[in-house]
Amino acid sequence: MIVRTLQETEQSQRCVKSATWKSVRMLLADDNMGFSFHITTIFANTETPIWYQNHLESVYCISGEGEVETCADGKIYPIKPGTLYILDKNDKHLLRANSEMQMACVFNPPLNGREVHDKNGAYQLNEPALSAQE
Ligand code: 9YT
Repeated sequence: MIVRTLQETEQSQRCVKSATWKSVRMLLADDNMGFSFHITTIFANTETPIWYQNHLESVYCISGEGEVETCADGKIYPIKPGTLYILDKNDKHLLRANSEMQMACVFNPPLNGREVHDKNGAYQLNEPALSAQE
């Protein structure tokens, strides 16, 4: 069994920050679970373009409010505590936070921990593993 806390993981290299979000990657590819698990904070009054072309992702809102827009059809879905959005088609989307949102996210395939969003808001596959860089 593996046990980790948000508090301790936040203090490690598994915490990644960008201009509009920060994410604590609590479970990654090298844990061999077949998915990764993240607690992501989306900062208030921000918009983040995201397009995970190589990963399927589900995102559950723990706290805060905002919306997600799918770029292909311009549909807007409100997000509030209890909402789960499921990007089952590698959907390109815009994530907007009206207040700070805390989200629990799972990815298949799992992230390995070193990914940064590229210019399309995507992650490339096969980036070097976190453990290889420590
Ligand atoms: C809300 C969302 O899409 N989170 C994704 C995970 C986060 N961007 C990360 O860990 O890179």
